[in-house]
Amino acid sequence: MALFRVSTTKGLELQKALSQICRQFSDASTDLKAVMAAKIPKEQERVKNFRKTHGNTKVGEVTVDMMYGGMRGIKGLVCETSVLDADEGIRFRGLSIPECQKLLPKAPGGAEPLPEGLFWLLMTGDVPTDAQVKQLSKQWAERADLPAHVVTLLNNMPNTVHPMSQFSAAVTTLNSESKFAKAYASGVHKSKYWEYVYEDSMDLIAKLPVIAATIYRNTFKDGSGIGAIDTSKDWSCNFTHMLGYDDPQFIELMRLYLTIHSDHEGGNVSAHTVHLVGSALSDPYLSFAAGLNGLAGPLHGLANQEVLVWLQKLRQQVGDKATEEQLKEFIWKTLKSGQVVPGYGHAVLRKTDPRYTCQREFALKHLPNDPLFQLVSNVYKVVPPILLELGKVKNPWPNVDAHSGVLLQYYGLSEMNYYTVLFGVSRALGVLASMVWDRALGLPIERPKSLSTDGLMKALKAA
Ligand code: AMX
Repeated sequence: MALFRVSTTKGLELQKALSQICRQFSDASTDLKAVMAAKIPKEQERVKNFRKTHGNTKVGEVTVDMMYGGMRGIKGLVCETSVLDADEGIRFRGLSIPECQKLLPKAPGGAEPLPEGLFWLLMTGDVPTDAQVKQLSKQWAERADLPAHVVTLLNNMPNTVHPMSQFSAAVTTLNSESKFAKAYASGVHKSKYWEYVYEDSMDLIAKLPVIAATIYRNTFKDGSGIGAIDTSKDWSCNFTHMLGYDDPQFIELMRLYLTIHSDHEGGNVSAHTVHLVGSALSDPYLSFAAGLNGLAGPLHGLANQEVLVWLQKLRQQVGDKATEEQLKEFIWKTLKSGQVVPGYGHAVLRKTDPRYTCQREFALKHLPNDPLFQLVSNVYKVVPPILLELGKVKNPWPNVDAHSGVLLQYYGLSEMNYYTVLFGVSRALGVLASMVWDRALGLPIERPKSLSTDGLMKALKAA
């Protein structure tokens, strides 16, 4: 695994060569669980030895501002699947997004990576082969059926309930199927926890597109059937078909979308929530549903909906051909009314999000003349200098959510309050891969110490 933690972009050629070597090793098995079973004891040993040597070594300091400031900058979590660099953006097991686009397997004739490949990479640290990815597609297609009570729940949900609330409720209810919860109740040894979390994660990832498509068809269409899963097709292709779309270019977009929204290291609200709830040994369904509730917040995943709502208002007020002056005026109006500009800023990133950039590149390739894309491009020129002028915004650049909606609109998926559900389907890949490792490494229940303001003042005075 450590082989892939090369941190410079110049390392691409090296990574290609390394991936070939790793492929040779990983070629042997298309059984992800068996590959994990072989890796886990070595990683457990590596962590055990590291803790033996460095268990008491300090990795940072905590200031009062950090405690009141959302714990920004506190190094307090371990996350194996991805690491976020403030300038460079996310690396999945050491690979940047452009590197993943180059190295991960693609659908026949396709140009974008398959999310199955990303999941294999997040789980194992290895770039998978085509055969390994194909096996994952098949397994997810075979595990996709929903139990009747979840279908009944979704079909009885009023369409006034937000799609994210429907999503979270359905996933919570799906925990009736948890193999981990059953094994725990029957007294399974803790060394086996990861195996049941793995099984639940695979089942849950398989079922998420069916839940999400049912929500979409019930809420925005006539509620008619979502069609059957084709076990010879990949996860994104089946999902897009179930939503009711068959444009091959849109399916390619979904492959990219579901890959890039998957993971953003451990401290963001959704990932941290899943990790925290899972640490109480809540099963993967309950833990992931909790993460979805965090993703549904407007400062996190709901920002992709907020961006479109904001752009619609902008269009209504100034039209598609807004001048720079009109754009500036609209942005200042947003800020002066005490609101944020959605899709801009980030708690960790300090440059344009590479997830924004790759979606922009997709748009430049496939929809360069789309009026909404052109508006998004013009907004990109105007917002950062204004946010800088405010003086307090630490990152004036766009994040992933500033660009995803315009692409979905172009292919006809125009129902913006559905967008965060797509984000959630993708996010499962990262947080569930992490959860398997959390249990494999035997991480304990999470319980940081909190202090009252009085207690803190007293402690500092005494110091
Ligand atoms: N528009 C206006 N003001 C902004 C801003 C934006 N896009 N981004 C940050 N600010 C403000 C903050 O509200 C804060 O103001 P305050 O001191 O008066 O409360 C100040 O600038 C400092 O904030 P920060 O340290 O730069 O950001 P943060 O780490 O506290 O918050 C984030 C990060 C993403 C919540 C924030 O940038 C934001 O609200 N952006 C818009 C919503 C958005 O796009 N969210 C999606 C993020 C990606 C994701 O999780 N999917």
